Amino acid sequence: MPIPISRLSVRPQGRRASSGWALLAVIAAAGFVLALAAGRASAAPEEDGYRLWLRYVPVDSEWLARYRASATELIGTDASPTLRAAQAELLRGLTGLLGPPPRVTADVTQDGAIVLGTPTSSPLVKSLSLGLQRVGAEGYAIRTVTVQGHSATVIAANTDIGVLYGTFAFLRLLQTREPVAHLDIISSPRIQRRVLDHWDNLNGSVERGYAGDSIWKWETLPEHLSPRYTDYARACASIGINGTVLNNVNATPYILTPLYLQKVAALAGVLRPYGIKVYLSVPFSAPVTLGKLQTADPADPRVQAWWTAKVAEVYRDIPDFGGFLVKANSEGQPGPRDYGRTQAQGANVLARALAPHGGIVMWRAFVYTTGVHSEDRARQAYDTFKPLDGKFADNVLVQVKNGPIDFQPREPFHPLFGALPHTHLMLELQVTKEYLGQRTSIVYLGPLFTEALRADTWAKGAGSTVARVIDGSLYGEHLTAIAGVANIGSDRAWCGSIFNQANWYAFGRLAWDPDLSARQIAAEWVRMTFTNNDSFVAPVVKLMMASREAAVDYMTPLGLASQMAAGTHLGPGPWVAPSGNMPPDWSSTYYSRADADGIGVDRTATGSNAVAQYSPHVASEYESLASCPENLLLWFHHLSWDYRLRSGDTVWDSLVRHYDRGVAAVKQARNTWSTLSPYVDSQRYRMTADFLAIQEKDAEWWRNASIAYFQSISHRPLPARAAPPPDTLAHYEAFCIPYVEGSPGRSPGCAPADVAVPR
Ligand code: GCV
Repeated sequence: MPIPISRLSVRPQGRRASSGWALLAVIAAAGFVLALAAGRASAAPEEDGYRLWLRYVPVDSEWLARYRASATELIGTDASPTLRAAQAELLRGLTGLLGPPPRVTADVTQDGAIVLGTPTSSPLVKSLSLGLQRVGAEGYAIRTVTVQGHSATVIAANTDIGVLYGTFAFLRLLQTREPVAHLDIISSPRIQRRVLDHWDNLNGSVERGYAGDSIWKWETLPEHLSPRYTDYARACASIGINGTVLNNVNATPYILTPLYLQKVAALAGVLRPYGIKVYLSVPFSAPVTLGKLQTADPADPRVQAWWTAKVAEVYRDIPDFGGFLVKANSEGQPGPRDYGRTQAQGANVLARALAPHGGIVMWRAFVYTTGVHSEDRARQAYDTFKPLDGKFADNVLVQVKNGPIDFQPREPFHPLFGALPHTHLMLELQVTKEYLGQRTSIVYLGPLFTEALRADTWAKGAGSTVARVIDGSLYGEHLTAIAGVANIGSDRAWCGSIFNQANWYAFGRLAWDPDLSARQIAAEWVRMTFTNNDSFVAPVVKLMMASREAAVDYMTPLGLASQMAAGTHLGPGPWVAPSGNMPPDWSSTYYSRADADGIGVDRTATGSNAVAQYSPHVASEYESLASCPENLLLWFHHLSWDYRLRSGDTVWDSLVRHYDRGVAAVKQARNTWSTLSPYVDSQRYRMTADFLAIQEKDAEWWRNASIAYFQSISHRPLPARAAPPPDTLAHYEAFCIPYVEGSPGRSPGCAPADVAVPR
């Protein structure tokens, strides 16, 4: 287990190592020798996943001499907590990777020096010409230069946080075995606010969290600052995440009470050196529930005054507070519509209070009216927000999910991305796998995230991608942001499984640079999380890259969506129909529209006409059966079971083939993993092998239940060589899991008699 960085003292800069640093060096060097010895033994040392991708294990002899020659001494600075963190991380990384730490000195005295700093904190950096005018406020330069006749690597930035980001980038090069002798790297983030949204409740539970309880231990804050908070900050900073919304969007007003604001301030203090701003989710009704006003009407001056005073109080405790995230008029949350006001009027009342302090509002577009039957829920956000374009205050971002419904395995991009040129838009991705197998399934989300970012809205012609909308380049925006719903909990392995960590990693890397490829990110992650051995990296990257499509195949192929079990969203529930109090758009049948004639939702001009919410180019692509991508076909079209796809298969046959293909891909992943035990410690190997076994059962369950249900409607025979489901539809319909992590209470309608073993 690593020593949490928070327990390591950071020595003031000087010519000779102080005793604290010397001790650190001895501990680290001893660890290195032990680790190296263990590495030579047949089994890799046990790991529990706590160290994520920041393991810093010894590099193999092939690279050791080369890297050591590029890390002989360190010229750092401890002028700020952030620079101290950068220097400490570099020492920690280098000692883990290379053995004895480099000497910490004030001047370059030999080849292979590493220089850290900004022009303000380091006269040496100031004297060099590094191209820092190109890196902006958070970027960095890593360059090999000659200083006093010696070759040195300079990690420099305009700001302290840029130096920390550069430090992590340099360590990543070593961890992934890239050459470092001749570096000329300039990097800066494309998106300004790169935020994790925690759906963590103040009682310690996490909505849609599959990694244990919340990592925030509210009851022991502010006095006790778990070292884990610092390690969380390190992990976030290592991938450039610079904001965190601490609490659930289904928010409670308690978060704004003096008791909790103290706790929030304490967390902000831990996260600050790592460049992470704290944000809070707030309920729109707080002026009533907390302020004891009669109303939360945004037009009421008393409400406005209340928000102004509350925001001032927040900033007294947390001077660099980021702002508010708001879910309004959605799934029972209060909002401006309760007072006959628009979403923009609601957002702006908070924005006005935050503006003098530099705070922002992230106002969610996930607005729909539960319980009111609408012909097509996919239309609702656009219909609500399109008329409000240009009406939001300048410090408001409208936070839009990647697709129009809700983080499904596959959705088309959200039409709002092409429709609000006068509104700051941010993208919301879900890192936690609510609809994608939750804790146990391996579903690498890099391909889903890049698909969303690269979708072309055609708002200003070809190339108007979602990435260019949210990075501000399409409309020249000055306020840009992206959010990922966090998958982090108190589990030792942070994310509930080792492979779920890759999704946290991928979110951060893409938030920094949306043009990175999912494959490259997977490869980096595998190398840092496991090993650089290509016999391991290649098959695991392949497995990861295939995993999202496999899940789409066995859950919701051909553009189907929302076929999961009600409430928990774990496992299949294609038969879930509106009943009792359940709104139609919370049922599966509303989304499949399967009937004797066919399957799929007609969102063309003959149906709900949701296609018209896209730019004409995209709308005509989706509208026409000839050009609609096959993987979105049933999203946009209601097709006969016998309709022939481009492959020549009928819709029905193709559906069955996809389910089978998904199951086969999971079996293949399991086989691949079973050959890889020589490269992984047994703890992480076993956990992954066991979870893949669960995933295989889940995939078969999905396949069998879906075929049993849809065949009861299509009345078509199975295509050749497709095996019939081993059980009856009644069996699958009755089966349920009573308690599911991340879902409060017992699963709706799950009676003890229904709890069996699925087949
Ligand atoms: C936080 C879906 C989820 C809810 C979530 C909601 C949202 O409906 O099932 O748990 O609530 O999305 O994004 O607000």
